[in-house]
Amino acid sequence: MAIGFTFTFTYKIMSKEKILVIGACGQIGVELTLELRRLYGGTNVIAADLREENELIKGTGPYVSLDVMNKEMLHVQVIRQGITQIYLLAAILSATGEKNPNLAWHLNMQSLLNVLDIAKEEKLTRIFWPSSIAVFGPTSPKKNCPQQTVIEPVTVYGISKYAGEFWCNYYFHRYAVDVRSMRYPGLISYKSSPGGGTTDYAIEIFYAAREEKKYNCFLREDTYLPMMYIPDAIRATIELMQADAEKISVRTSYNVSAINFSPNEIATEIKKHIPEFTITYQPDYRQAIADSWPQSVDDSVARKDWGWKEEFNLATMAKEMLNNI
Ligand code: NAD
Ligand code: AKB
Repeated sequence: MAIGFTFTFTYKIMSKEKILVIGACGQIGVELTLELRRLYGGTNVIAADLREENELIKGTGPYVSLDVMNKEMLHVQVIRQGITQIYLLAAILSATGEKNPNLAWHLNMQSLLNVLDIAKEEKLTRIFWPSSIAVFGPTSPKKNCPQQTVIEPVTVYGISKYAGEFWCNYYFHRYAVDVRSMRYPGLISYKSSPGGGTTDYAIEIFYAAREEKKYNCFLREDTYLPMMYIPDAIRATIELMQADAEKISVRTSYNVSAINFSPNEIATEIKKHIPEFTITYQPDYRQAIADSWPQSVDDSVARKDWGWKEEFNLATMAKEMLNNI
């Protein structure tokens, strides 16, 4: 009886939402769109991107071609489609951002301000906008980096994420926009390609291991970084978005953590499956970016507030990646 009641209640809450995913053809967007469509129904989740529709989401629900920088068109879509929630994923990531800092700042900031303004005006129920471990800089603690600490990012991407966190906080306190955020670690996935980050080596290495049995890594062997397998990231995102508002004590962005490893450790794990695999190291400009980030973060606040807990560790993630590539 109790189980039946809970299920019906949950379904009713979910069924009235109409969701817009902006950046739906990116590394996270594809998998997040598919999972949201499974939960809320295909027609209730509108995928939007500048790019051509991704093959994996084709036929699973509506798709619109949209530039998030065009605020008027975005506003029209929100009204026309009766949107109640937005997941904003469009951004330029750390490595690409260093090649074009002005563009990265412009896209990462203006897209968020456009969405927050429309959310305020149209009284949208919830907004999701991801931050990153890239908010932390060389002066932040390297190990178990706390939720609140010294934060002095040195990449344009990190600066944009840190500023964005405070815009989220501002819109929540000033205009009651229920915007939620987490600082994703480097995300590892195989369904859609990564979009120009420093942690992308942890995906490339699996493809290289399968295809060539060797990998030339652009980071040093001992470069520890916080990482997460994408099913955990998608679940974390939806759990945060579905949590009761009174459980959300952080209105900037939550630390979330799962797996911390170095290129040497992931190579050792891959060798358990492909013994002839070899790795070489040729650090490039991305080494300095990685060196400015923490090796691990303390996510105890997310665990306490909304019950975050990862499922995948290095061994289970690597096994799944190799089985699916
Ligand atoms: P991605 O680069 O793979 O995808 C971004 C998508 O946004 C792309 O499909 C792109 O075409 C689209 N886009 C770009 N400009 C647009 C515009 N003007 N209008 C509409 N769409 C536009 O990025 P991702 O890895 O999926 O990251 C999504 C979000 O998560 C970003 O905010 C990123 O900073 C954050 N994040 C990602 C990671 C990670 O490891 N992937 C880690 C931390 C934070
Ligand atoms: C990047 O490397 O830029 C991203 C991130 C950690 O934000 N994966």
